[in-house]
Amino acid sequence: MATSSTKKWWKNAIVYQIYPRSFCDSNGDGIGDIPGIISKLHYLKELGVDVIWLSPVYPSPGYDNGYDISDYKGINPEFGTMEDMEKLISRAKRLGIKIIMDLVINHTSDEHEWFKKALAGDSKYRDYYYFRDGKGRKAPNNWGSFFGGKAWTKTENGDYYLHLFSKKQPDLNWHNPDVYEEITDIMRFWLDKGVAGFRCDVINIIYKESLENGKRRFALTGKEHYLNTEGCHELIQRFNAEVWSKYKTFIVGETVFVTPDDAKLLSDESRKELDAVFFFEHMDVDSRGVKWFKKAYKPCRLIRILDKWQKALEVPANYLENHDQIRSVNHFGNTGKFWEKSAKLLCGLNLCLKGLPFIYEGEEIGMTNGDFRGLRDLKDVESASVNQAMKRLLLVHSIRRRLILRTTRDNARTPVQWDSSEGAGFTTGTPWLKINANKSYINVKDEKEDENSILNFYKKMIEYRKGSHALNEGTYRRVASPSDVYIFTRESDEQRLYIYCKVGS
Ligand code: TEU
Ligand code: CA
Repeated sequence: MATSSTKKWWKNAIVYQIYPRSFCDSNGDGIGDIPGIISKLHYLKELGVDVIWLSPVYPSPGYDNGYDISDYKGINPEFGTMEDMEKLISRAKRLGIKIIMDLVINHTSDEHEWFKKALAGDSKYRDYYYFRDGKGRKAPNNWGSFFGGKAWTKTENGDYYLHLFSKKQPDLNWHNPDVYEEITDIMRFWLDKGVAGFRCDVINIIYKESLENGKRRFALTGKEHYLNTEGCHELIQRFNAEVWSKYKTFIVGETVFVTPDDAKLLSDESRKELDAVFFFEHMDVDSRGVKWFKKAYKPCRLIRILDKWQKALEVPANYLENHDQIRSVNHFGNTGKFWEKSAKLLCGLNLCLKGLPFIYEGEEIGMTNGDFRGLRDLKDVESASVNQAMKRLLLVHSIRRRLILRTTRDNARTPVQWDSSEGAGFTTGTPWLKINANKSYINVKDEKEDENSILNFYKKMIEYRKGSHALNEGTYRRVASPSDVYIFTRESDEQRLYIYCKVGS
């Protein structure tokens, strides 16, 4: 067992994710910002948050809401200044809250200086990316992009560059030692400012082993050439040895398409890579291969998946929603009669599982999917790109509308509902994305006053977890149960708990 000196500071932390654009707008321009976050630090403290994961706040043209970074050492003026960021770090520190930043290093924005120089023909910077000649009239290989469509775009010079996401997000070439130097320098820059670690975006796909054609698939042709490669493990081990371990950071990796075995290799303590990883299997519980095509959600499947991951990992990063997924009450619960009960159930589940609980902004008040009227209400680049891909498949508008509206990432990106006023206490101006009408009863202000609200349930559950030896240190064991009831024990030498979750209706 870890002694207090070897025990990692983050082991029992409650992590709260902030998607800055949608959290709190301080100046009425309709966009959440850093001063807005600072104004809510006491709220987060009261909730019991120990660590904030801040989605990207760096300068960015914003095609993927900040996941397309044009300057890794700056702050997007839409969100504030470097002084604001420093103030956020120090104010949070005073309250005992640590901040981890999002680190997006699979790709940069195409408006990053490096890419601009590369396009202008500077050979040093061309080698920061993957530029290749096409094969005849075709792209250099048959890989597909995560957002639908091809992973290559032709430049004005006639060659192509690789982008696993949108064409505004060219992939970095991690074979180039200069890229390693640049990015580790950026890590040190933020760690020196007092940031406590990183959430590493799509970290398990950064190292492309080859650029050969991939085996043809319905989606993501080519992935066998870049998923969890040996080179990727080596890179992460170097980040850890040369940078992270020097600062005693907490590093959580977003790892796409991982199996429990892949996840163990990436996060097993003895391998000195990542501290924890986000897996996706439970998010895909109701999808047919790709998330846009759904099958019925079955609670017993969710239970089976969670159980599998509880057994596989020492410290699973547990989450039920984030800025890329639909809201958990819509996904696994109910937004009608059982809205409140299902939100509380999901809270209990997340906070009683073994591992680290991640709470996404608004989850603690039971926020629901966006009530968008049509595709034109959406802002997400993925939705736009998938809409185009679906058009190419000749799907008619009504079908595209239905498939996209129920799954779009914008469902989780609607502004946080602080009160029932027109701007929901989020903004005094026009919000960048439509605010849900249910702000009338789903909002922080009203829930604070109601002793039995979802928000107060979160507060109590977090407090209970913090005081519980079994929930922090205990083992996990599933107990046999009817198919839609999840029963498990958490047991330490001081305490044994039976957790009973009726996940089905
Ligand atoms: O997400 C990676 C990722 O796998 C998702 O974009 C996924 O393709 C999508 O949600 C379908 O499930 C990370 C970020 O979290 C996301 O916001 C970014 O768009 C993406 O990387 C590119 O940086
Ligand atoms: Ca603002």
